[in-house]
Amino acid sequence: MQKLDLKITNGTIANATETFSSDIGIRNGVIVAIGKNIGDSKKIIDANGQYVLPGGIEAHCHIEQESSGGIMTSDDYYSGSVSAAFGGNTCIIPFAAQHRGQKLQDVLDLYHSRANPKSVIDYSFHLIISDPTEEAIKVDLPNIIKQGITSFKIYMTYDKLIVDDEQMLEIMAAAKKLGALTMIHAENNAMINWMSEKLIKGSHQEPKYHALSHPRTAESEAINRAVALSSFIDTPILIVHVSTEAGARIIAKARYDGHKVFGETCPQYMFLNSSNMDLPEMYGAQFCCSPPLRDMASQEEIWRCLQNGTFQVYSSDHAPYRFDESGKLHAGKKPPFTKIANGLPGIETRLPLLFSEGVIKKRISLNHFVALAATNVSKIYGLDHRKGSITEGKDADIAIWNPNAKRTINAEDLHDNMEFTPYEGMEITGWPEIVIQRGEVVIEDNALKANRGDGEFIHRNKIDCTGMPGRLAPELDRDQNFGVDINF
Ligand code: DUC
Ligand code: ZN
Ligand code: ZN
Repeated sequence: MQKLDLKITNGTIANATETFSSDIGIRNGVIVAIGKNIGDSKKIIDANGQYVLPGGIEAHCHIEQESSGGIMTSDDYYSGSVSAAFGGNTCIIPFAAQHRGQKLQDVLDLYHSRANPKSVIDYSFHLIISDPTEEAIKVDLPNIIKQGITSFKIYMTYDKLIVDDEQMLEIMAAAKKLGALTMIHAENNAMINWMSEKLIKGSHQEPKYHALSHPRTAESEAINRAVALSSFIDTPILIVHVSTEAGARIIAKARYDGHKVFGETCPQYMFLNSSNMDLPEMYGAQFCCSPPLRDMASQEEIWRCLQNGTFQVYSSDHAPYRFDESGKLHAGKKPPFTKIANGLPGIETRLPLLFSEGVIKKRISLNHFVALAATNVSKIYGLDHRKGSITEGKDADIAIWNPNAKRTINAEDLHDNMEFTPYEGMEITGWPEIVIQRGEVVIEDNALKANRGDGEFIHRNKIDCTGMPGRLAPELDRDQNFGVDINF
């Protein structure tokens, strides 16, 4: 028998559906054996007393990305991927963001050139579409899908990113035809602009008013509309960063009604609340994100919807802007809330927070943790031919968690390019102490072992809707001979 490159022994292995004790054998970056007596190995890691889990997949993060206002995130593909790895991740899917007037292929090429020389872990991109011209839809998108990018994000808000309902239908119809998933930032733009204007006119411009300016109903109205539009043409959508009970309920009902709708939430809606924004001076700006932080009742509901499966995806929405003129305060030392850069860092803390507050406190099982950390997104985003579980034949992407490790979250200990964390001071039990990417150790002894550019671009498969209910609206049903040429 050919020698293994790496053997992980004596650990408790958990996938999304099973937990068992075994050894894992790795050769050429791939898991080749799971069991006992699997042969000799050049290197052995003893994982006695540890959890051996699939490497996390961070499916919503903003890295080396210019916002629509032209502000660059503080993390590039090096610091962002290093921070992700220290947090137990072996794959990231950040955004390649089109700004109006840019050609989609140029955007994708730009992000490849940013990620390829720097990322220490594997990566793909979601494509943000803000300018859905006929050429973008008919020529560029089919080419981009062939290049393994099988998800797009669209915005129902932000004046420079928003797509209207008709454009949403065009993009979603293209996604349906091409086998892609449409991710949606669902907030009603008019309500946000209307509220913001009233608040600013009334001299309410401190950071805490950001929360009021994004009413709950702005989220639920937009989710409702997104579900109506997507179910009309029977195409899958994923509502990102859901923050409200009302929004979660619309997703739960849509799924119950047989529509192809997925939901995502983020740590900030489970571990923070709007009182965090009511700080002296401008410190509340550190907590400004969109959708905004809500109250404690929402926090409880978001937890419940994570537990009951309404949300299949749990992502950091890492959008790092420093507390200075390069980021949060780019518009001056005391800008109105409308001019504060939107977003929170959290790529390194996403999984430890969920492990500690979820698994250790018994709100979710270890297997559910694995599903949320990696397996669900590997399936939803077309990565499961390579990643998302500890299975023979898959990439040897593994995080070894010490369930007894105690840490206090502290910005100085994190590896992103930020000088604050919104989770400062939180006590954590459990940490991913060894991280392995395709059989190579990336993190060990609290040190980085990988090099710039070790991460590879992962070609994603088309979105698999097998087994998902859903049907075209009768007006579009060819069998009924209405004759609408939708060219799906
Ligand atoms: N949307 C995101 O997905 N992230 C940060 C800010 C935003 O509006
Ligand atoms: Zn968004
Ligand atoms: Zn985001």
